[in-house]
Amino acid sequence: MTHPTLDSRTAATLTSNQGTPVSDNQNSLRAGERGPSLLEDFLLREKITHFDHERIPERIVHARGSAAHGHFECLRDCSDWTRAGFLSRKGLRTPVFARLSTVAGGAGSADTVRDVRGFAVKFYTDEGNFDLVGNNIPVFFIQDAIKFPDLVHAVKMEPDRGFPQAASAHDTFWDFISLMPESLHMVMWAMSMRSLPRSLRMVDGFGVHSFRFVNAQGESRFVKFHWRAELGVECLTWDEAVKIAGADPDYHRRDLWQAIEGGQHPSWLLEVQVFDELQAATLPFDVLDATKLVPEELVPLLTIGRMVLDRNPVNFFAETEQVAFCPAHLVPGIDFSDDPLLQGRLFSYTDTQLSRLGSPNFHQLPVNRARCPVHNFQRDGHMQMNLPSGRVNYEPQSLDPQAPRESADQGFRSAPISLEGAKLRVRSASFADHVSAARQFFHSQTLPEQRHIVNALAFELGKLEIKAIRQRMLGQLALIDETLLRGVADKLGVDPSSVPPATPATPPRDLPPLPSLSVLARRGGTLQGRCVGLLVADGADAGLLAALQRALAKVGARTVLVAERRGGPTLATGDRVEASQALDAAPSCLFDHVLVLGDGPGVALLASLPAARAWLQDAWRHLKVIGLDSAALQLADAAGIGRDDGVVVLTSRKSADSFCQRAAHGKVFTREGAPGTDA
Ligand code: HDE
Repeated sequence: MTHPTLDSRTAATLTSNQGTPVSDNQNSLRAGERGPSLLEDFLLREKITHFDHERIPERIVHARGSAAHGHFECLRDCSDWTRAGFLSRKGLRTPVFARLSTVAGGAGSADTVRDVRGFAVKFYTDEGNFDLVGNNIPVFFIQDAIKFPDLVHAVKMEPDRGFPQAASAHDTFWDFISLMPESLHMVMWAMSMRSLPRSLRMVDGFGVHSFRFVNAQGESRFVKFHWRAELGVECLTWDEAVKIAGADPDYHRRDLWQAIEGGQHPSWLLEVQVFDELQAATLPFDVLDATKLVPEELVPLLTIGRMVLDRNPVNFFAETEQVAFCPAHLVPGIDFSDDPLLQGRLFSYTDTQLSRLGSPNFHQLPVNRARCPVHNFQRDGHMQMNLPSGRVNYEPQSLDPQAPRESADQGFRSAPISLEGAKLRVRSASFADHVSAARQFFHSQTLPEQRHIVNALAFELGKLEIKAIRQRMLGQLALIDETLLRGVADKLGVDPSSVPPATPATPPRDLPPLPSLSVLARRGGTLQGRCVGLLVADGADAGLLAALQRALAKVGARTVLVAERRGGPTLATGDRVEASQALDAAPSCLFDHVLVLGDGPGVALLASLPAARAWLQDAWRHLKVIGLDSAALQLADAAGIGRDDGVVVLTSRKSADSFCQRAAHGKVFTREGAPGTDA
């Protein structure tokens, strides 16, 4: 039997890995028509052996990721600060590969779990690869790398039972956290909306640690890196994230892929905070402590470049899975700081690639290969792909005048920082304040954001089986803020006065709220890159439908037509339009905002369907802007949803603009607490 869809005259001939042409890829070699298979079938054995080894160990953290190619464009000559060539000239373009990930779950876990997102970018510069391996949150749980294996063991599924997958809501995580008060600031961020992103295109990124810029004169300054999503930061509600995880576990991966395929290329600005030692000494916290940030209110952000992701990987495994990032992949002009978390990372990443990719030659894989010449005397090893020539594989040598030599001018030089001190295992006293930054973060949030944090903590702590851990954690929250404690305790049904107060390592300070820490306070009005679901029943007004689709396309939003059946509704004109999704396959949680159109009988049919009522109830509960034509109001009534400024009644074709304007402002947080929503 041959493959029916292939024309054997144009297709390439199938071969074994040794290049032997294959005559039959459907049947193994056997002794007689109904006899046993023969061991000599080298084609069968090669194919199955290769298949048996197709999986490699997944990343111990950040196993679930999605990635894309693109470019970085320098928008500012930074040579006063750094000699890095890719930042030296406005307009200079550098190819990049970016991988965004969750941290805790396995490679097959759902995308919309509550978690930090990894934000790793490989710049293929002319002076070597520079990897900026960050997260979507600007601080971290721990101050010293030696605690990382403990943190990761605590958050991953528990070792005896093998659950929960991709979730921090369990005893071992909160046991560890409640005993590690240095994590309090990060816990506030991790319980905030930022850990439920709507899209990987709508997360900011942060280098987290202080790094150093070093200029041609050898002068160095601290630098913090920030990626600012040009589509803005957009987040999901908890119930929405949970429902998406069921409806489409690949929600973020699909979203990124589709946006790039559809020409909507996500982009980020690269912003830096540059400051010297003197300025660092005036900041509220030690700049080497990765559990703290440098407020942009104190050290402004300066835009130095823009990244655009415009090409999907050709092959997921070869690129997204095999890409190997490492914070130690640096170029001349960028250097490390002495942050003890960063210092530990410098060792870890290459080490993990050796076990994950299995060879010290992982840098030769296409996605990892530098795009500039690579010359050295490192040789051999598993899976050597290069063919080094000549007798010289050592240095100094006198046999080959062409062989590579070090270059004092062009080579990487570490910033000549003076060091002195005793060899000690200590934590600097300047790292001791674990509470003030957490309190400042909580006080910088808008009310809906504070509510989100309270609900998230109540959910997570409510999942604990061991009461003592819950109590100890509440004792830590008590240090941060009284209303936070009361809110969480109330939802847990715990009397706050029964909570044993924790003792802070150092007395907390009251720092001023920082508007820059709130997602909602800085949200602009845009529908760019968002997706609106149109639930269309029979008898819908074709003109209104077209006006809505036009208006949404004009502001950069995608529309998805949903109907009771995939074949689509028959419009008032008698024309049938095919739907992109059937109602059962496209619950409203998958869309940013929704619209319902139809005529009386068409909507009456929808109103009789539990799936259609749930569609609208969820849209209401998830604080979406809802557009309804006059007939669709009966579905709203059947679903029992209320009316507010986020419910736009479409009285004429002009209402399309009113819908777009309201939807551009995002979720209707004023709805929270109304019947049918979460308080
Ligand atoms: Fe990582 N981290 N990490 N990490 N990390 C890894 O390297 C590690 C930390 C981050 O898309 C591993 O190739 C240690 C902070 C991202 O491929 C591993 C410590 C930040 C990714 C590792 C940290 C990160 C990783 C696992 C404490 C934000 C995914 C697979 C000192 C600034 C990169 C791998 C990708 C991956 C070690 C803490 C970001 C085991 C020891 C802080 C985005 O080497």
